[in-house]
This record gives sequence, C-alpha cells and structure tokens, in this order.
Amino acid sequence: MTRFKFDATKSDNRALRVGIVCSRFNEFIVEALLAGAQRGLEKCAIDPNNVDVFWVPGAFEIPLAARTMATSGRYEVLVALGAVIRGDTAHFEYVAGPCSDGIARVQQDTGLPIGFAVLTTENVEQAIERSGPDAGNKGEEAAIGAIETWHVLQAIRAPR
Ligand code: INI
Repeated sequence: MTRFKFDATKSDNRALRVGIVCSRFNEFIVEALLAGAQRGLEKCAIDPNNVDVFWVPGAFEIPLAARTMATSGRYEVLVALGAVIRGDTAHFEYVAGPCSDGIARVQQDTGLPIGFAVLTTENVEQAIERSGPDAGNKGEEAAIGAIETWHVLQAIRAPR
C-alpha cells in the first residue's frame, strides 16, 4: 500500500503561483480573511511575488473571476475569500448558493484547486470568530488546504 499524504507547510512550494479573489462586500471581514490567507501562504513559504489578489464587488462575482483566473494559465492554486451574512440581506440564499456552487464548478471544470473561505454566517459575530488573528481563520485554512490539494493532484498524476 502506498500512502500519499502531504503537509503543505513542509512541501516545496517555491514554484507555485497563487491567485486570490476577494469580495468587497463586508470588506473588513474579508480583509481579515486575506490576512489569514497571507499567513497561511507564508507558512507554506510561498514567494509573495507569486501572489496576485483581485477584488470583486461581492460574493456573487467570485466564480466568474475565479474561472477567468483559472483559465488564464497564470496560477497553480486559487483561493476564494468572501463573507455572506444572513442578517444583511433577504437574498442570502441567492448569493451564497450560487457562489459556493459556482466555485465548486470552476474547480471541477478546470482542475485547479480552489481554497474556499467564503463565510456564510448568521451574523457578523460568527464571521468575526472565523476571521481572527489566531487559529480558526478560514482564510488561512483555505490557503494551506489548496496547496495541500495541489500536491495531492500532482502525486495522482505522477508516473509510477
Ligand atoms: N455580497 C456578499 O459578498 N455578501 C453579502 O452578504 C451580500 N449581501 O448581503 O447581499 C452580497 N451581495 C452582493 C452580491 O454579491 C453582488 O455583488 C451584487 O448583487 C451585484 O451583482
């Protein structure tokens, strides 16, 4: 039995180019998720010169930007950051569902790993809890997870 299991923080990630898409709606939360994603990329020793960050208006626009980034050939790994908060809108389902479904579709259609940290919370307190400076920042988890997935996909494809 051959087991393939990767710790992204101990892997060679020097050549990886990372694209991050952020939504401006609930911007202070998304800035905190971005700070977490940057910490995660640092832990993985990603070269900051290989990281681009694009801001779109809201979570609804994330899948389109992610697809454009994925098909550009510029990135090996993407990370999607946003915050959809139920209290803010009667349209929660119309924004959150298409956003997560759209990102999943882009990931499957293009084969690029996309770290998913688009928060969908009942209130702002829950969003703050998930975007703090310590453990549990979903941006950090998504960034590290996407890099781990990239290594898994490489191992699956590698000749043996
Ligand atoms: N976008 C978000 O990212 N989060 C939200 O909570 C949100 N709310 O509450 O409406 C939201 N709406 C905007 C939407 O994503 C689009 O940007 C907008 O509809 C324009 O297409």
